[in-house]
Parts: sequence; C-alpha cells; structure tokens
Amino acid sequence: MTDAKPFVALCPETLPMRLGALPVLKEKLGTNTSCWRVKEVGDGNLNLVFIVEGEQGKAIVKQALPYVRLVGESWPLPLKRSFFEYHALMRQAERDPGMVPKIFHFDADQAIIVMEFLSPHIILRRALIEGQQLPKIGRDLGLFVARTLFRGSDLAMPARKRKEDLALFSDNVELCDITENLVFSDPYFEATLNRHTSPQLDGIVAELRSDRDLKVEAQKLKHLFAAKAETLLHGDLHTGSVMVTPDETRVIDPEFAFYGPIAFDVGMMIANFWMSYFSQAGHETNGDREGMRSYLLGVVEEIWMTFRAEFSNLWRSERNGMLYQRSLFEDRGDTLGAEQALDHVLHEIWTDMLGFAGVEIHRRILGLAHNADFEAIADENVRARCETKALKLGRHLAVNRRHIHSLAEINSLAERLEKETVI
Ligand code: SR1
Ligand code: MG
Repeated sequence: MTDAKPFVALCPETLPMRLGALPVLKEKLGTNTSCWRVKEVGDGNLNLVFIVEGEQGKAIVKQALPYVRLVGESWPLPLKRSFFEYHALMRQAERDPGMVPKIFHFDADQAIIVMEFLSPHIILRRALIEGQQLPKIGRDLGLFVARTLFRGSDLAMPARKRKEDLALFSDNVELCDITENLVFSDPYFEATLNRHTSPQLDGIVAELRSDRDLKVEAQKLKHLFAAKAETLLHGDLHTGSVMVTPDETRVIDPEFAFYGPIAFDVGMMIANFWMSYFSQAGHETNGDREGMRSYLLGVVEEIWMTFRAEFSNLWRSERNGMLYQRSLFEDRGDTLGAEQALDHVLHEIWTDMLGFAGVEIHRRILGLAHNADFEAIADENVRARCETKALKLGRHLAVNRRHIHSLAEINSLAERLEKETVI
C-alpha cells in the first residue's frame, strides 16, 4: 500500500500552493508564497521547467510529463525518467564536484526535481549561436566526461556497487529506446516523424539512405550502444545540456542516464561542436564568424585532449576496480603493461567516439529532434548548405572511423568542406 498522490502536472498558478510548504523552497525563496512569481521556461523536448522567484531568491522546479512534450500525449513516456535523472545527478556531483546543479528536493511520485537556479548562466547552444567564445568549456567538458565516465565504470567502482547501479539504471528502457530509434535507425529510413530541409536536402538524404556501408556502421554503433554496458552515461550530452558563463560550466538534464559505452557521451558532445561549426555561416554577418569557427575546432581538440589526459591520470591513480587490476601489472613491476592496456582502451574509445559523433550529426538533420544551430537559420537555402556539409562529415566519421588517426585530420576536412560550394 502506498499513499502516493496521483500525478498532476504543475502550472504557474498552482505551483506556489503545491510546493509552498517545502522547507527547502521556503528557505531559498522566502516564506511568503503569495509573492512567488512562477514562469514556465522549458524549451526542451520532454519536460516542464519553472523558474520560481520569491523575496529571497530563485529556484528551478523541473517536472517530467507522462508523454513526450515535443510530440504530445500520443507518445507516452514514463515519469520514472525523473528518478533516473535525480540518481544520475547525485552520482555526477560526487564524480565531478561542482559540475552539476545542486539538488534541493526530489519527489518521485510527482516526478519533480527542485534545484539550484543557475545565474547568469545560459544554455551553451544559445551562446554558440550568438558567436560567444567560452574560454573554459573545452577543459571543463573534457574533465567532466573523463571523471564521470571513468568513475562510474568497472575500472574504478567496487564490482557489487557497479552491478547494483547497472541494475538500477537498466530500467530506463523507454529513454534508451528513444535513442536507439532516433539516433541509430530512424535517420536511415523514411521513419514517420522524420523531417529535413526539403527539397534542398532530398538528394543527399536519398543517397545516405541507400548507403549500405553507412547503414551497417550505424547498426554496429547501435549494437555497441545497447550491449556495451561500460559506465553510467549522461546519455544526452549535447550543447543544450550544458549551461555556461565565461567562468563556469554546468551539465544538466541526465534523464537518459544508463550504462553504455564510454565513447557515447564523448562522441555526442564533440558532434555538437562540429554542427555548431557548420552552422556558423547561417549566423554570420559580413564574414564575422571566422574566429568562431577556429575556436569551435579548437574546443573539439581540447575536449578530447583533456579527456585523454584526465582518463590517463585516473587510470594511473584510481584504477581500483576489477578491470585491468593492478595485481597483474603495477604490483608486479609491469608499469608498461598497464600503459599498453590504457592505449588499447583509449584507442577503442577514440574509434567508437567518432562513429557516435557521425550518427549524432545525422540524426539532428534527418530525424525528429533537430537542433537550434541549424533550425534558427531562416533562409532555407543557407541552412541546407550548412546541413549538407555536416551530413558529409557525419558520413565520413561513421564509415571511416577506424582509419582516422587525428582530430587535426578531421578538422582540416571540416575546413575543406566549409569552403566547398554545394547545392
Ligand atoms: C523524443 S525526445 C527527442 C530528443 O530530445 C532529447 O533531448 C533527446 O536528445 C532525444 O533524442
Ligand atoms: Mg534534455
């Protein structure tokens, strides 16, 4: 028997009455709920997000809806995603302190998370569209992925604890199902909810959908995503899941968290910087985004270099899990053996990361969930030119990932594509 109240969606009018008794909110905002001001600001695909302002301060109230907000009630989605988001945030806060918002309260039945209001942070994607160069982002994100992904794996965790977490997050089935379809399959056939800039992209879309090598690679990547339960992923680590100021970076929204391949989060993240790179032409006035383009390619390099360096540090200092155990290497004086194993692990992450980046680029242009980098380009011919270049890079990454040796190689291909005159 449970005395849980049935789920009811919040709205600005009811929120003060429904949450006004929460001690933590009274402490943060002030006790006079009659003067709380509430604004719904959610611009994501799934949830409600409210800014609540009282006499003393502000807080964020996030509530999951029992369906996909972007599509409507015809696509039901369980409220338990809020539970996974809460638990992922708790673990990320331990694994990379200071990089996720502080959590004040969680209500599983109402799928509500009350958290810190980040100010003056803005969504990273928005900043990049505006042409802002954030100096810390490459390093902060590189460290975040290295720390959260290493520390959530069998490289670092006690086997029992890691298996308990694997079991806990394995119930996040419906959100994994979204990724499995939207990222790895739907872009490559005429799925009902797909859309693309048409008719400009019709030709290249048909080409990609009849590209056998690409479809096989996308399915191999899907196989990896589904079967390689390596670490606790954020699961949806794009530039819309990061909030920034020039001095601070915060990662939000890990409701897609589950155990999957380390390379997935890293690949998804860098793909979003490459998409930003190709979208700059659509936001440019008088060629003023040249510096921004170099900056974005530099960020990709910095994320990977920082990830590799920090992952290697952790390998040497915190490798206390059951994988590549010290008793086989360092404890027997075989430091070289541990380094050889590290090289192998990093090489596999590198190869798979490129593949995940490739399909992430494709799905944002061909699938249901597009991104504002391209969507905000009003001139469809300009947008289609930007998207075509990104699609070409995505295909190269997914299909040729085993033969690509450096980011310099990819970035110089991106620069050549950028200069191409297409359609
Ligand atoms: C139906 S949900 C579409 C997308 O929105 C989320 O942010 C994830 O990226 C998901 O793939
Ligand atoms: Mg999200």
